[in-house]
Amino acid sequence: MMRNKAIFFFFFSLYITIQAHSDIKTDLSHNLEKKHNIPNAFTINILNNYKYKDFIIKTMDKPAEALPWNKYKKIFLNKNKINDGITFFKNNRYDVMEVANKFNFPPEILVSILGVESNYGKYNFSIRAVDALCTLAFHYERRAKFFLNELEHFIVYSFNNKINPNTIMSSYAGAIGLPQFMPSSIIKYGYDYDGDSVVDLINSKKDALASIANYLTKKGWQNNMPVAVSIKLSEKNVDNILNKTFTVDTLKSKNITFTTPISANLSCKIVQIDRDENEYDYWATFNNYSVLKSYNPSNKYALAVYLLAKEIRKSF
Ligand SMILES: [Ca+2]
Repeated sequence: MMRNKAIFFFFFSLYITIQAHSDIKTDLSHNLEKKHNIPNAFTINILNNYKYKDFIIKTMDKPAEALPWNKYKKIFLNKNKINDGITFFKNNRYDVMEVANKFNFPPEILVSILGVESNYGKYNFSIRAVDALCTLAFHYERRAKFFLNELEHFIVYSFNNKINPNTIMSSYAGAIGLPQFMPSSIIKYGYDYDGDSVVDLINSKKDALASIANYLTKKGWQNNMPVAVSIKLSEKNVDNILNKTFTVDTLKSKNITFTTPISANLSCKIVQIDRDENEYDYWATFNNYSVLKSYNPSNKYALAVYLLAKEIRKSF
């Protein structure tokens, strides 16, 4: 009897889930038809033919950013990554500089972001974006709303650019192309730089570079301004200054040492990076560091992009 009950509840909850998904799918296809003139059949065809990928759910809960800095930096700041960035810049110097000049944006940050996001375009993304986005929108409850919104933008992007949605590959989290943009960012910040009327972040390096510059410029990048400076402080100071904003001058008056010279009146926020278990580094971070965090909210991500860019810049 207990077993029958359990079986009943299993199938009942399965029925409820399928019913809920079916309602979401109907709403989504109706919305897309009403707001963007996308035929119902186009959307339904995507929603009924995706493949659920269990490993995506498991990978979502184990991000690289959870690693301590000593391990994290080995992925993004190793010799190969630096040398490949230098080679990428040499081979694409004209395009990188053209985009950097147009947006008044540092070329080394463009190259560095491509390095961290897609190993300069060499990563082979082997998951269909439809599978990643539908798996997360329908089976990852914690962030279902976020991914349903991204799925909606993905459908709009593929329909408007006449790209077969089943041919677009992505990361396990649905990020697309060399700069790993989520679909909503492609629509909002994607830039067709090579002029073929399609924002193509998978095949066009020019579109990819310009889209990164456009994104970070719109998020408030200030050219020729600092990103982050390593600082030294006594441990008893930490709690009073961590994650708060001060001018450089004020911090100096608190006996905090900046390892490189920096303008006295600039505002900065002190960030703690876990180098290893119970070992920390401290950085004074400026406006441009927060702008990098709009690309990925991890402190380690922003720091890795900045330090990789600095290494690549040495070869210019
Ligand atoms: Ca294009």
